[in-house]
Amino acid sequence: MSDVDTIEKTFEAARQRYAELGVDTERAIERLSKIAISLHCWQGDDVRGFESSEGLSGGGIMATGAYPGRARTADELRTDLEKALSLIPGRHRLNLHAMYAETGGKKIERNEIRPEHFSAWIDWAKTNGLGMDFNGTFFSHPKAESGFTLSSADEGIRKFWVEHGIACREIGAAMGKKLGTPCVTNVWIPDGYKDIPVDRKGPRDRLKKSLDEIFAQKMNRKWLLDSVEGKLFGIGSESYVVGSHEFYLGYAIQNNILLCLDAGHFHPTEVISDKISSVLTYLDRILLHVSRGVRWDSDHVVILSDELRAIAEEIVRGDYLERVHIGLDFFDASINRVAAWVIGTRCMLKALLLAVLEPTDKLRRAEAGGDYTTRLAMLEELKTMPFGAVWDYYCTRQDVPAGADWLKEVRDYEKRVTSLRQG
Ligand code: RNT
Ligand code: ZN
Repeated sequence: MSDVDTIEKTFEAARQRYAELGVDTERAIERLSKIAISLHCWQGDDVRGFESSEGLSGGGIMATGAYPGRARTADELRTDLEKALSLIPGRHRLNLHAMYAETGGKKIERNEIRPEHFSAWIDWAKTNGLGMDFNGTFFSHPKAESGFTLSSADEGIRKFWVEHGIACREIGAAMGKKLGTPCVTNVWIPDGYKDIPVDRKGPRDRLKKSLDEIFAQKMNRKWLLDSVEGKLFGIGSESYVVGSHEFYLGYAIQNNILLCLDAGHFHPTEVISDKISSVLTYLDRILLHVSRGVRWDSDHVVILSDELRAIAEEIVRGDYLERVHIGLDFFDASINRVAAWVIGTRCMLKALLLAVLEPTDKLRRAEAGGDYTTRLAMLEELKTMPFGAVWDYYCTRQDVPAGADWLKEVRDYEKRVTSLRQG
């Protein structure tokens, strides 16, 4: 990559081009630097967690690929995350799953996990200046093998998962309190049927009852924000998913909690960018699982696609930055896992940078005046504005590599660390 002088010169030229459009580049950079992205821990180990030596099982999700070097312990996962974070501009958050508990080798059932099992994670987050978010793990477990958890007709199983949900809220609240920033604690369950059910109602009635039990205890929203995530289908739950989008949209509105929109959880031609302003008409806040669906898979690494740009534009244009919690959710075991985090997170930030560099007022005026010709012309011209120069400048200012320089660091880390891991 070019030296700092060239980056600054190129930036200066870009700054002038944006100024001609009435865009204040410094202000845009300032806005971008305040946006925290929640990095999901599970990209680092193919959604395995530390409970057993077996991999991800059940739940209708799958990590494919056999790239060497996945993290096998919490320490390895933290070191990998540190590497990734050092290559991403800005201050961000860590999104942890319950199955990443550290129990000192003791078997602790999921309904018995407590904040102390996450104290190393919390201390690490504090040291690294990260906020934390949290998720119950309602899959990869013998009690999820039937395909039903919170909506199970087996009262023992249903209760077990309700207790897990309650435990997770306590852990989330402890994380929020310790770190001084609310922890978004998300519930996603895999429950559903492969083939056409006769009773669609029963499981949904039971899921509502379970959620009511989990959320019965009022918690301080200063530390804990509850969220629920729907889905259209999973592997092995193609015909029916209990926790559908409509189910959770209704639940979130009725109970004043967050709805999680996962970009890979809808019909292929349906996009979440169009849903943001709809659901925020009724909800205070939402959580995003930014992901990339490709055919049957909902979890490819995020790239700077049209839809990613549209998501960022909606957040910025709607002035929703305070109300939209941006989390990532993808897992690819076929490429370097640290690189996957860096690519996905940097793309999310690039999309947000493009959005804050937009002359939105001008575009709005054209639209409001019925001048759709200008609207389309401007939107297309914006695509070839020198945004890359602003991005490189921003990276340099934040002390992270500009351009593709980060890849060398990942390669070096691979040579020294991850490629030495066996099994
Ligand atoms: C699954 C959901 C869920 C998971 C993570 C691991 O389809 O998207 O969010 O990906 O909890
Ligand atoms: Zn998700």
